[in-house]
Amino acid sequence: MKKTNLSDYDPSLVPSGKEFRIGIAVAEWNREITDALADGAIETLRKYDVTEDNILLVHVPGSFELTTAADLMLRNDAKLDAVICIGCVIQGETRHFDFICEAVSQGITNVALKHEKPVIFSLLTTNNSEQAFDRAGGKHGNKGVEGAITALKMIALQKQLENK
Ligand code: DLZ
Repeated sequence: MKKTNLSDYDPSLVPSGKEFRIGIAVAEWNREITDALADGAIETLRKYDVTEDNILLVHVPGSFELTTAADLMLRNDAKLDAVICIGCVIQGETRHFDFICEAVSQGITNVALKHEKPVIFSLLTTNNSEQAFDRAGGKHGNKGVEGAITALKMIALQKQLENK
């Protein structure tokens, strides 16, 4: 299937999340956008049977803190199967762009390897706010939806490979 949209996925390939427990860490910078991404992620998890009780939502000041939040969540909730990290960094509006994007992508990889659990990169890194809105429920879909689908698939893969 050719991907034309961030929210494109084949529903028949998405596992049920009935038994899954998933954390979502949301950055407060560019909150209008990150709230729309978080809503997309939560709606998608609920659509695939993740119960409300099994969605743990936290907020952090900015995208830079997403890695620490994911680490804290996985350290303190042994039942969590994955964490979705949601943020938005807009190049035209920040000189920190490269530092933050690099830190988050590397940090997320490190936390995932440390805890041996999927940690999902749902970070928009755009040139301007229009591109961000287009990917937060606009014409290019919603990266929060993509993050939720990725989490469900990665948890199922882990359980399958570990025979759980
Ligand atoms: C400082 C900063 C800047 C300039 N830009 C953004 C941004 O576009 N998106 C975002 O999520 N966070 C930004 N931040 C905040 C940092 O991520 C972080 O919260 C602060 O540097 C404090 O560690």
